[in-house]
Amino acid sequence: MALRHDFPMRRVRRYYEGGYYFFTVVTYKRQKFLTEPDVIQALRHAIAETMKTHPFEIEAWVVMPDHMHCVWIVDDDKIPLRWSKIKALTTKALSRFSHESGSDLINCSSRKRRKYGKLWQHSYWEHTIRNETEHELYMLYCCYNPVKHGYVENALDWPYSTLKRYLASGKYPEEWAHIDVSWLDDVFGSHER
Ligand code: NI
Repeated sequence: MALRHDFPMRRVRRYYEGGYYFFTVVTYKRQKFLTEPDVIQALRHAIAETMKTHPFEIEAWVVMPDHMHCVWIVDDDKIPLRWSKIKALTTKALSRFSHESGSDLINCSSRKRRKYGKLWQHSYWEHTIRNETEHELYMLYCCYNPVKHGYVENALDWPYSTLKRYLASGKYPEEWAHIDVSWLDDVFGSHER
């Protein structure tokens, strides 16, 4: 990753350690239902439940209508297990979505079956964060994604991200509340990852 501009923020962490990952998870056929209240609630619960058995640290998280991005710190190699748990628990909590196998729908009439759909796309995109600069860039990429996708002009106006909460708790530097993100497009390109 080549930086075309000077990195404008001070460092969050003094030392870089391993175990940092960036993820993009997409809904089935990019349908826009992820920010609906019952889905958000189910997702939050699924994350909390997954953390009980398989802890990880959330560095950043943004939920967009048809996808989400996040940065995690994970101590072990059980990342696929965590994602399948989060996805399955979310789906399970929402009666309007079918489970992966679709076996629950076998006895439904075809009319009823059409009401159900899948929630998640099967796979997810994962990037191992290699250094401190990447770490901060990917966190900012998450926080400013609603601006990138044109949903809000001010990232703080998007309710489904860690930006506001982590600014308040001091986890993010206060400069992150008002940054010009045009340079993020230069770093990442316009292509979503
Ligand atoms: Ni995005």
